[in-house]
Order: sequence, then C-alpha cells, then structure tokens
Amino acid sequence: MRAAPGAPPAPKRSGDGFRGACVKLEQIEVRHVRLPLRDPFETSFGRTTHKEFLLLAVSAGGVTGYAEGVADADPYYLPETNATVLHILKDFLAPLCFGLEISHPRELLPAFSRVRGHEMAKAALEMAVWELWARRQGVPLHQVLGGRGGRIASGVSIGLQKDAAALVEKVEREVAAGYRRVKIKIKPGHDSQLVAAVRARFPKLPLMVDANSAYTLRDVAVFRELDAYDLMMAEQPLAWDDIVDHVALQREIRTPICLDESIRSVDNARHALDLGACLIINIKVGRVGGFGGMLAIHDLCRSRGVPVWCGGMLESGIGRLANVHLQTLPGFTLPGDTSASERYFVEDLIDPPVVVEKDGTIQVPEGPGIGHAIVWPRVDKATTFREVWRP
Ligand code: OSB
Ligand code: MG
Repeated sequence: MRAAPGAPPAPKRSGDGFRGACVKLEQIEVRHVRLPLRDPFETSFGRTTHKEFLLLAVSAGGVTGYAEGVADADPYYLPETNATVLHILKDFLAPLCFGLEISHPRELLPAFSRVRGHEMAKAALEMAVWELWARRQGVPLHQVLGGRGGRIASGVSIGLQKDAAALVEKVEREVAAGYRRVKIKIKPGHDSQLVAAVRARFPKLPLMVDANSAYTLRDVAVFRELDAYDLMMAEQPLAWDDIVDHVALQREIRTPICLDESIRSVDNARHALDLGACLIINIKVGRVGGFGGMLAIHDLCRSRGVPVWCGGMLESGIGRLANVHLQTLPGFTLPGDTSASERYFVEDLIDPPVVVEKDGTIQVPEGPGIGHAIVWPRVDKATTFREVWRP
C-alpha cells in the first residue's frame, strides 16, 4: 500500500514503539555474517576471499528494519572494522538511539554528532531505521529517500588479475554481460600497461581506474601517462585522508579525479570541491554516516553540477538493494559499482537476487523497504554470532 504523497504516514499500531508518528526503538539485533565470495577480490590494499559484515535489525511497534554495515574485518580500506563498529554501536550509538523519539530518520546523523568519526557504525544503525521507516509505511526505500521507481544503470569493478591478458578476458566477459561502465583496480607497477591493454581491445568503452590510495604526488608521471587513455576518471589516487595533495595532482592532469575514501562527510565533499581536489564524487552510503550523509552530499553536488555515482563494498543483497534504491536520486548521473548478486556470491541472502539485464540495467524493487525477501535460513547459516540489545 502506498501512502498518498505528502500525507503523514499512518502508524500500523498505536502505542508500542510509535508515539504519534515517532519511532522509539525497542530492540536492536546485530549479527556478524561471513559469506564466501565466489572469486577473491584483489585491490591495492589487499585480497578478500570472504565478505564479513554486521547485519542490523531494528524493531519498533511490530515492524523491523534491516541494514548491512560496510566495515570489513580489517582496517585496510578505512580505519573502522567490524569490531570497532560493534563497540561503537553497543557502547554509544545504541544507548543514544534508545533514548530518542525519532520523528524522521534524517534526525539520526545529527543526533550522533557527539560521536566523532565512526561513520560506518553510524550508517549501519541509521540505515536500518530508514528501512524500518519505509516498511512501516509499506513503501519502497527509494520513496522515503526521494527517489523513483524504474531501472538504474549498472557498472562493474574488476579487481587486480594475474596479468593484463587475464584482465582483458575478464573485461570481455563483463562487457558481454551488458555492464555500462568498467572500472579496473590499479596499483604501482600495475597501472598504465593494464589500461593500455584494455583500451587496445575496447577503444570506446566507458573505462575508469581505482587506485585505493596506493600513490603519492611523486607518481604524477603515472597519471600523466593515463591521460592518454580517455578515462572517465581516476578514483582515489592518493592518501585515504587527503584533500590537499589531490588538488595538486588534479592541476597536473586532464583525467577527472574522483574521490572515494577521502569523502566521509558533506564537509569533506564541500572542501574537496571548493579546493578543486576532484571533479566527481563516489558516494558509499555506509562511508558517509548513512542516508543522511548520502543525501547531503548528493544535494551539494547536484547544486554544483558535479556528478556522483554509487560505490560498492562487495555487499550482500541487503546492502546491494539499499544501493539500488539510493541510485534513483537524480544526481546519480553515472553508472555505479552495483553489479549482479551472482558476480559475488554463489547464493545471495535475498530472493530474488539482484539481476543485471543484457542492457546493463537493474530493476528498482517496488516492495516495502529494500523490497526483496531476506532468506533467513541462509542468513542463519552465515551468522557467526548474534547480540540483542534493548533499552
Ligand atoms: O574502492 O570502490 C572501492 C570493494 C571493496 C572496497 C573498496 C572498493 C571496492 C570496489 C568493489 O571497488 C565495488 C563492488 O563491486 O562492490
Ligand atoms: Mg574506490
């Protein structure tokens, strides 16, 4: 059932959990989930064989909302880990949240501001409340975010391969599958020759590289070389917490820089754009404190005509669907890293899985919340521990 546009949502039950239109959380469940990846994923910062994440379930008034954390087991992409996220949630954010009467999930990120940093922990809880918010109104997540139904364009992120020939083969497979944009991972010693090999085979392919912070300003020659290959962008060439050196690099090269790791708040985004550190921004909702941070960065970039796209963290279907919904906002003008479930997992945790059609698009679900069923026996099988917290 759809709520009339603009009409206040009708609480499903009065009393329990819902004070008028407010949400007061009654329970937070956290699971640690470990799911084997179909193929290992290698970047400049390491090789991943299993997806390990925290799955949150927040309940109020007989409705439960779900979200997948984006932290990894290790601090090699960004400083947070699943262990730090669990600590910050359990000891700070959950108690804080139990004390709130939430009249809109947009209030959560500001309410969390006393906790400095820990964006992934904030996002996991905040996103679960948004998902609950949508389910409670019986509407898809994209509707409460201000997006639309329909389809989104899908791109693909290809990890480091054993050599250039293996990479080209992999690109061929993904292009044949319909993906609208290909991103390849690079690291020092494995960069311009890889790009040259892919470009030789696909002269017109929308192509980009992602360095995951593997370079310094001493490597400017590598990026000048990459300027010859008509790349859509170069993602996060320099340090994970840098803005200033990226300004210097962007002045030296034609290829647009896109920031990923360096953007963890709307203020980071504003600083980067004001200074000229990048021309494009990768938004990962879990990296920017949740949907509130995503919306603020989206709106800022849209007001300045700066394209954004949605990054990925090898999410299971639960996080993947959240990414599908948020990409229906109008500022997401470039294909993101949201690919089909089957590229990552033999069996995803949702039914149906996320599917990419031959035209390189994904259907946006219309059911309540994330919109596809969570397959609990599969989640149970992949759960290594579980905690339940109450006020
Ligand atoms: O930098 O975008 C990244 C995966 C894990 C951590 C960081 C990144 C990535 C990817 C893969 O590029 C995106 C995906 O397929 O989910
Ligand atoms: Mg990246």
